[in-house]
Amino acid sequence: MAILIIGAIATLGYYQFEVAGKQTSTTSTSTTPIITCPSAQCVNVTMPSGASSEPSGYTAGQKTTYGFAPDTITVVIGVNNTVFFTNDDAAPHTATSDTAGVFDSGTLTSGQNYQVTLTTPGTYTYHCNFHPWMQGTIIVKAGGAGSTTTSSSTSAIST
Ligand SMILES: [Cu+2]
Repeated sequence: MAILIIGAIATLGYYQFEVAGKQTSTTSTSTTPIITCPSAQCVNVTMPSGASSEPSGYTAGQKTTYGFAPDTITVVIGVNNTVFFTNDDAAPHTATSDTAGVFDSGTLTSGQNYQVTLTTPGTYTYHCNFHPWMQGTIIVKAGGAGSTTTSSSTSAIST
């Protein structure tokens, strides 16, 4: 009996990992599930396990550095300006720009991912629609020669 239950759980886990992947993008409509960042031109951000739990002391409206890892990233256009979000938590989450319409992952269930390519320099703050204590920041810097397309540059990120 115990073996049957374990087998069922493993099967469910396999389904979720292999089949239920979600990919959306501002520049692509590929439906191929991608579990990890697909190229060197992206930066991984995760919703870590436990992010759905409200941190002690949190008050509504408070600015936090909680819920996305890393909390703040800096990317360079043409180098690594695709941000790849993965929900590593058990609960559903979103990555939603504070400024409406810039980007919104929609609901990501456990194991699902979402990528967005940001092509305008600036500071983008975002949050989870379900858990307001989950907040993050993406700083987008201009690439060399003002490039807004992908390139073969091997420059390191300057911080
Ligand atoms: Cu959330």
